[in-house]
Amino acid sequence: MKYCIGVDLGGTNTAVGLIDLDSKRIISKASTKTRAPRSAREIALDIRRLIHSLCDGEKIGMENLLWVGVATPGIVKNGVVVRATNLGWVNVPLAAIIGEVTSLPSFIANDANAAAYAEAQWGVGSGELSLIAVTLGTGVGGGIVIDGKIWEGVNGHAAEVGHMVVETDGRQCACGKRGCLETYCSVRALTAEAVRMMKRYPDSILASLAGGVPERMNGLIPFEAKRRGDAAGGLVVDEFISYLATGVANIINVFQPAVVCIGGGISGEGEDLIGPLRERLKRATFGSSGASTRVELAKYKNEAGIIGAGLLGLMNERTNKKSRVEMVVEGFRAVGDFISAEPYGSGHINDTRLVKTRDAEGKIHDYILQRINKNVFKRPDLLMGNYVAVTKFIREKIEREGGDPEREVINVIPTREGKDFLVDESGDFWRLLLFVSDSLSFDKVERPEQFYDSAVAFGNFQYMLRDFPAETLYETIPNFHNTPDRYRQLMEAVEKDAVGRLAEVGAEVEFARARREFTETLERAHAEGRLPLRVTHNDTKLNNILFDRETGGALCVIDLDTIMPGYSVNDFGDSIRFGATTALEDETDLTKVNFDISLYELYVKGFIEGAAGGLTAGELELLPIGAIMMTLECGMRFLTDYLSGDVYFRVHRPSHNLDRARNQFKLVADMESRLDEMKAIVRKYL
Ligand code: ADP
Ligand code: GN1
Ligand code: MG
Repeated sequence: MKYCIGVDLGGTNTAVGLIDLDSKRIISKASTKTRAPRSAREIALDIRRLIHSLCDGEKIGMENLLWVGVATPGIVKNGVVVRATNLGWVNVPLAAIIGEVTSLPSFIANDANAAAYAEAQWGVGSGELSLIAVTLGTGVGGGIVIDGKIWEGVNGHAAEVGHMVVETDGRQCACGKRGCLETYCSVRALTAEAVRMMKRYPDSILASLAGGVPERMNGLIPFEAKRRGDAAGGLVVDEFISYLATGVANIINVFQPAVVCIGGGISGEGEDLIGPLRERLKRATFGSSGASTRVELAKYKNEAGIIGAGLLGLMNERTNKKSRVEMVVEGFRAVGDFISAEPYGSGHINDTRLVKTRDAEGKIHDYILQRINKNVFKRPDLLMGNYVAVTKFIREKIEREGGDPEREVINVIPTREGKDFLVDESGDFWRLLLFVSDSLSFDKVERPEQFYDSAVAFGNFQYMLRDFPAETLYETIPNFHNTPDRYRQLMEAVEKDAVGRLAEVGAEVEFARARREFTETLERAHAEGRLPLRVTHNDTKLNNILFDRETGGALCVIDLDTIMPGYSVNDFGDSIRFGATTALEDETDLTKVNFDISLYELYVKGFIEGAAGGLTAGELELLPIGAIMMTLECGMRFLTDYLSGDVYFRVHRPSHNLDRARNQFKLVADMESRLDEMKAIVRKYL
């Protein structure tokens, strides 16, 4: 059984309802005089008394109540009544006071908003996510529900539909403006207009129904007169509906809500109001194709406030519903409670976020949450097996050498079940890593030493893995750096021209074609026994190294998704293509993209030092070829992806992959022209 309390707090009466959320109805009601102005606490005590008596009457224990919601007059923002003239309140934290007095979770909303919410949930908007209510009462009010939530506006003033101007320089409104909807469509306005017409046409049915006495005129009489065929009554009603249609059309044209709900006293006129209104709206609103806004009479009359207030607890549940990432993070053994998860880094493959949590002492903890790209990695589970085996292997070495195992190697946080990754409801794979404290990565070399440091780090990384059992590794992307195969894939994409982009890339395709034979250089060297397979990183760009924020030194090699058997010269080469350049990989102005041979030299020095003599003569000789090979291959991969419609790399603009391909090819040409110098530099450091 699910019960809650809805309170309709009015200037005169306070009505409390016990609501059954399962059968969607008020099962019992009670009310008392509000006797404003009084303090919120006194009123809260009255409310508590009424709640107790309702529960007693229905034999429902207080422990069965989920929450209490209150619909109050005035401006409401975030649980505070900012101002309510009827109640004499300014800045009253009503939700907190009700909560304290009733010991129940408490929510409040402006009464018109609450009524709109009742219609949106259980009334004419049931099953829809958006509804705008227009209430035709003494004044004209309204409420906006978007995506199942009340829209209060930045200052709590939203949804004053009565103060939408429908006639420039029209009737004077109490708000100071002229021509507000309220000056035409409130009961007050309707009555005043009827009195004016009565005086002009004293023989009309309109006049006779009011006995010719202005004080006896009301909002129902013009409709009744019109029904009896009275011309004066017809004029009054037609003008009323005409202005209402203007207002409603404006609402529809701005919001296109699923439903506009017409409520308040005049909505009791039913078909005589809504029929002509819908007729006029046909001509006044956009959006003729597809679904269009329904205009409906309110379902609830007096109970809207109580029901809407009672349902505020549901709205709160919806608002506070945990985000998908929060639920994912909670599946891991992270320390503390979730605070936030923001996109992080500039990787092209995974979906990476920086997660923050807070522990019991208030200390903040940082993690990296990654949704593994399932399109790129077919078996994320096996990939994680590599990840954990490699990091464990490296960690043991770091511990033996007295290093810092929390900052010099990636730490995978297990799930609550003790697994290395989590699969969510939609079948996505997630991993949580310790954020390496006080670290950052770079997309471009900022200081030359940085590049040297990264070389030592990658060289050392490879060196540490020299005795790792390569046969236990799962090949996360087969043929990853098989350049002849990448060439073949490019030619396939050219053949297919899947998205009709071939015509623009003739020069780039020719550039690759001219190097077909070159692509086979490393495979041939391997076949001839000059180039051994090792356990390599395979994605050694600068932003896959973390640097110490304080000292600026290289700390840790990351992005271990592609650790597989490979060639050391490709790891060397991939770093060169990304780092030994004067521009970012994304740079479109090719005059700025140049091979930087002094950075190349620094890297050669660092890599050879880091590898600690672990490289063979054949490998050392092929380092410059590795640089050209990786740059050419990467350019071909970008070009292939461009021709295939950008299905692999994350892009931020349509030409992104083409820009990147051109950028890489420019570097290839530069390196080719300086190959002799590149070779001489390697010799220098042997
Ligand atoms: P992608 O495969 O998409 O490149 P990465 O694993 O390289 O994904 O992560 C993207 C970025 O996130 C990195 O370049 C780095 O800036 C940051 N990052 C990743 N792991 C960590 C970590 N453990 N600590 C700090 N920053 C990290
Ligand atoms: C990708 O994942 P990320 O952004 O570190 C790609 C590399 C490319 C690089 C080009 C698994 O690296 O191979 O060289 O983009 N990674 C994968 O910047 O394909
Ligand atoms: Mg990366």
